[in-house]
Amino acid sequence: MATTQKYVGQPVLRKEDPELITGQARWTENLSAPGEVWMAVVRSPFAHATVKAVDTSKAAAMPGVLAVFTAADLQDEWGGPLPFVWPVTEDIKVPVHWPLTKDKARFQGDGVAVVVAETRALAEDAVEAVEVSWDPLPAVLDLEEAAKDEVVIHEDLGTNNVVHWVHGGGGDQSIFENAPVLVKERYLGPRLIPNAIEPRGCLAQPVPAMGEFTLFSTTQIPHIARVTLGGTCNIPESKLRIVAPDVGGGFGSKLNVYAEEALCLVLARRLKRPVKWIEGRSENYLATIHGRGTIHDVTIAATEEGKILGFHVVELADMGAYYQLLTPGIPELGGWVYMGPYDTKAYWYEFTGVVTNATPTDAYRGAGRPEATYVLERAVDALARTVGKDPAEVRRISLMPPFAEAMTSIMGLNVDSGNYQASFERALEMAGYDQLRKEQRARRDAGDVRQLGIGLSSYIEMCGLAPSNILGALRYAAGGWDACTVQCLPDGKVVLKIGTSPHGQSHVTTWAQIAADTLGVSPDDVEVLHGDTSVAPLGMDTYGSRSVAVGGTALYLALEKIKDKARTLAAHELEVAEDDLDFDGGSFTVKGAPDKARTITDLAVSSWHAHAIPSGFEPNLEATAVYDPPNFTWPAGTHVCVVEVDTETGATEIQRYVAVDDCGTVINPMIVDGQIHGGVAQGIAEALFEEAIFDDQGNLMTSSMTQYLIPAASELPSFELDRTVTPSTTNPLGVKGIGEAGTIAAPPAVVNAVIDAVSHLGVTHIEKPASPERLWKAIRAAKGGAA
Ligand code: MCN
Repeated sequence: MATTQKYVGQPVLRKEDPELITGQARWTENLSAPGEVWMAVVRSPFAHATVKAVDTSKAAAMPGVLAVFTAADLQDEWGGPLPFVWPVTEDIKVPVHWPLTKDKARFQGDGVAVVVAETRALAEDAVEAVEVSWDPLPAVLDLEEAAKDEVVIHEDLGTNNVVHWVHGGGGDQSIFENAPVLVKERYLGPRLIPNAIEPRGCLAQPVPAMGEFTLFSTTQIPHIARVTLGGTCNIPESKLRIVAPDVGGGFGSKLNVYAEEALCLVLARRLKRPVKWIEGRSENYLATIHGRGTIHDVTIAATEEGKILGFHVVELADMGAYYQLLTPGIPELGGWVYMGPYDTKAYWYEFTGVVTNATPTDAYRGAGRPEATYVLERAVDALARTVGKDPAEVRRISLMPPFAEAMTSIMGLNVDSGNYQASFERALEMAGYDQLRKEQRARRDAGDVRQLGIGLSSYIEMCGLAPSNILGALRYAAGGWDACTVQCLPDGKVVLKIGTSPHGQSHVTTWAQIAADTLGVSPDDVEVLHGDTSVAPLGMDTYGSRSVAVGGTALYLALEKIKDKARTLAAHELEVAEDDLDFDGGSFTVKGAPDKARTITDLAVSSWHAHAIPSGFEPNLEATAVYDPPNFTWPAGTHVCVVEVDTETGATEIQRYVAVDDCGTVINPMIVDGQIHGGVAQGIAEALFEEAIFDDQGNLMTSSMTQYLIPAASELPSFELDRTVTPSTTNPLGVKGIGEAGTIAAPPAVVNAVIDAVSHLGVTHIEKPASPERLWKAIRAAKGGAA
């Protein structure tokens, strides 16, 4: 049904939800294939140990066990090691990473053998029966210790210092020596463990006679996985289909290609049977990537009034035991935003990537940009304390003035547009900032046990990595483009096949909204297909908050092609020139004679039977567009967190959380709010609760949800949200990404608030997570007691 109703900008309910909330989702774990068998991985209990021998005989003899394989048994299967696609510098050292280790374990959880059995339980039992003779080695977990190379983890590399990227030199570097105020700070960024509700899993289904494979996998990146797994497993891409069915969250951890996916594929080839693997939660904590893991030394240069002049940042970044898909690229991603939204005169950033005996790190929601924003925004508060000004005032005098057209920033990339002052002032207004400060003063004067803290965080981020040639210059192996195919079917329905691969981000709904507005149909009439390399056009998948800016624009361009084609056919049928047609609400009408009309559906029918189409006109109302954007998009915003801290126990309670974000034109405000809610929840978790802790032997002490503290709704406040709208100049929709904004902005807002609550007691610093114990000790130390 043609309609003039507009859907973009409306809180259209999620088309995805009926399946999810009625238990009909197609999770990988729920899929099965005739004749399937299960794989389980024998993992190292040691963080660093030589493999002396692996005896598989007892396990192989157990009932229901089909086979047990060591690294040596599978050596001929591989076309190469596990993929790594971001060699940041020319002289980077790349640890070789095989799906099963051959010589030694380099982190607790490193795979050394696999068992295949008739059921999951039998496979997991047989894992216990595989006898590995280990020779434990000293493990090195501490970044600075690892950097000393006293224990070298990959002997062939000769060092643990595997990559050094210097991105310095923007502006007047003498500022870092001569500025009137120089504040030097050190911040630690503990490792975080991504906690998608659905852990990883996969099912590899072979068609041996054809040499074909289908891999169902909980992946964010079916297309990139096909290219890279094809290489690792020696399977031509044309024979490999990857399907990401419903995927229960990823947060970056499924933006990866893992050993288990490669193992299931080659075992399916060996055994000529479908092979399935589903990860347990504790296994997930060891064998799925971790995020963050950093030490930052930052110098902030400023005038005596507190106007920011420059940021100088030197980072040590924990790579873990091997690179996963992008590992050293993550700090580099942060390397482009260490000036934040400020009008700085000088910029310096460099990082050293260090391997350690721990789970590999890689992209975790925000990927490099939360690390950068945390360091900047903590340092800005430290500057405010140093010059004796309110943190809001220091920010206010340092923010860049608004700009509506793209401009090159101090770190050398083009920023599409920005109005940082608008979101900053709106956030302060919503929070009632001045009133909060009054209340804080009153509580301090009264000496209340429960003190109020107000924390600010102003951020910018960089999304939708593009164009492809810039990515090439940054040594990232993939492109920055995406694709979409639009089909208008004769029954009036519209099918979109999209190259992005949502796993919670609601692309089905928002893509349907964009198509509905352009074609004058209801979103209910639009089907969106994704996540299957045999169905969707070749695309670049979902990560880096790229999907709507890149894939959404590919959709927009494909819709324009459809409209052009439909206009040609309508003009032919109505016997007028194309210029004589108006288009609105899904209908072409003759100018001055609106009763002469053809709807998109009419034209879908006539282009389908093709009985009377113009000469040279291709039948079928279908179009594909591929879009490689000219630039990134640069969302921004300001968040304000208000906490109450019990100065006797160190307990923190978040009273209010205000977020004003700017993601340009908004397709669906409800979905954007949801993205902020989820992102801020993760950021609050990073600030107050979550931390992966290893003992000095490399044993993961936070190995389950009972030790690793993920907040529930009861630990989170209600969020107060608003937006400013500064359209992107990068794409015709004016959209910027939003999927990571909350995670980027929240940690410094919360930690700044915690410190602000007790700064009058002399506390100027606390590390993440700002746990009650840590805060209690900091208060006690500031009061002159033992820490
Ligand atoms: N959107 C919009 N208007 C805008 C911007 C976005 O309506 N101006 C909508 C989009 O149409 C899309 C959603 O918001 O439906 C997110 O869009 P975008 O910012 O383009 O981000 P992506 O879709 O590329 O998602 C990736 C991003 C990342 S990098 C992580 S990590 C993340 C995140 O999204 N992981 C998530 N959000 C998540 N949400 C869920 N539920 N689960 C995850 O694993």
